[in-house]
Amino acid sequence: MDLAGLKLRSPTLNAAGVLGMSAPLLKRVFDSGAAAVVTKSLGPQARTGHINPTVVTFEGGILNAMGLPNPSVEGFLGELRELKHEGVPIVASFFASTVKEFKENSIMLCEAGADALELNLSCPNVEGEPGMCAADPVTTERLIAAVKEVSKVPVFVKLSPNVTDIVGIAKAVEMGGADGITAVNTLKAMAIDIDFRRPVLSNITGGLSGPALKPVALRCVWEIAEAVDLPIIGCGGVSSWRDAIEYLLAGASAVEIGTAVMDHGFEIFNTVNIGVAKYLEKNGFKAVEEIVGLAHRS
Ligand code: RRO
Repeated sequence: MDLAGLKLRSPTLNAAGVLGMSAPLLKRVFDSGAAAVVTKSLGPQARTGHINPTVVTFEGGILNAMGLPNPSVEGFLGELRELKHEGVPIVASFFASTVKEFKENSIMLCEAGADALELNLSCPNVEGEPGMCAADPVTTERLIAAVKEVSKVPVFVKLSPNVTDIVGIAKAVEMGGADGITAVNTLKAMAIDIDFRRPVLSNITGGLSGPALKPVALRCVWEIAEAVDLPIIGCGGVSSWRDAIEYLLAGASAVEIGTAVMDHGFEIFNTVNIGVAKYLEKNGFKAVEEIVGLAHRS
């Protein structure tokens, strides 16, 4: 499959932030069947993130409020070169605060060999971070246009489910000239410890991922597919090949897997790929492309 110029040997990738902090772990993701690997979101400066507790599990998945810990784009260039050397297709996830920084980071990541960029405009865990603007169509369009001016590789934009009108944002992404949309980031949520009678996460709120996110994320993919012509990468609670098929039928061309890696290990990529291939064969389809968006046709 060709996703806006990014060649994919299977319909699965890892979600940003999951195993994305080191070249050896991302190599294992690739060796386990992912078509390409997505890095942890990288920013202009190194950050330690929020203090613990930063993760809490619940019956429907997990909540995280990591707070964008990352070694910075510059600090990750060595890992990127190592992955490149190993022949692993890389989607570099990144964020920044200003147009200048967005451009500088794009240039550095392209030079280091990124095969695609994924702009993270949608982290729910930082207050007032100017780059986290996926609720504002005007800024979204402006930032994407700036990145597209300098990027030599396809540009995907990761959207937030924490908005009233995701279609309006998706249209702004298209207007800005992006090559694709990743839908979606985590859903803002919280948990309270009833013994301490306090929020569990140090940040109070966090992003919900895992099975409970899937129906919401699937609805986002569906609405975006109805409204724009860009390829979509579905993200949110994919834990089985059946989930992946739902996303493909809703209009996604591939899926990112995150939380399920914690429950099922690296094997999840292979399991989903095999399940999707068997479904296609059993139902008389020759390629993933043939079922993308099929549920929209009545
Ligand atoms: O690091 C985080 O807290 C984080 C990020 Br950057 C993001 O995009 N989504 C998320 O759930 N957590």
